[in-house]
Amino acid sequence: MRLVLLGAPGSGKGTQATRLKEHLQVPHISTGDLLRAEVAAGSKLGLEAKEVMARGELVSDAILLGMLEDRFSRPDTRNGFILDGYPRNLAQADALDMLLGRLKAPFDYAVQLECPTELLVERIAGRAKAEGRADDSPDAVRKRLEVYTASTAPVIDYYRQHGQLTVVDGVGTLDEVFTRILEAIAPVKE
Ligand code: B4P
Repeated sequence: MRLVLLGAPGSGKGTQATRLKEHLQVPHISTGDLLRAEVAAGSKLGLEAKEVMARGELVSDAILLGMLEDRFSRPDTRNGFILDGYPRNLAQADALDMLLGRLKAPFDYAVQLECPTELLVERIAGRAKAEGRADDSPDAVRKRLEVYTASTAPVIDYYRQHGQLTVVDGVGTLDEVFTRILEAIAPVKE
């Protein structure tokens, strides 16, 4: 299973990917997690990404592509993957086509988790209290939602136009959303 998970911040991508990884037995590749690991390690790349992420903006396409090329070169991705948080703009969608084309492994599904904005804001506010992530501050969240509308929504339209998009209702309990995703990808899973 080669799955691309799309959706606004707070739509449940990372949350559901963690569960899907266990169920499908494929690696979960989260560009947010990869970036946060670089920040935590204090690497040059992490230092560059830290401020950009805290402002709720997108880290440069070149950094992201380099990180992904590196991650996809590892053998555990040969039997599938769940890609979470990428692509976030059209240039990244092109880069992903090239990367996966080169690896002879196009994805099976791009699943978009759909959620109303009020619920996104509510969920992220909950995480801000529980985890205190720098980019969960109200200003950063506002910016992340703007970036999503301006840069990531066109990616969703692009996949829709190419018949590559599956929309899943992201409203409900973790179990309900998880079951809906499994139903949506069932034809490929078998
Ligand atoms: P991400 O780590 O991808 O952050 P996110 O969009 O908020 O998604 P996440 O997966 O963490 O949250 P989820 O909805 O699961 O990106 C962070 C930053 O990294 C970006 O802003 C950007 O700066 C940078 N970045 C990442 N990828 C990039 C790229 N490709 N290009 C450039 N920059 C990039 O969960 C949110 C909350 O909702 C959680 O608390 C969860 O518990 C809760 N929740 C989820 N589902 C729920 C449900 N059904 N019911 C109740 N609560 C739920």
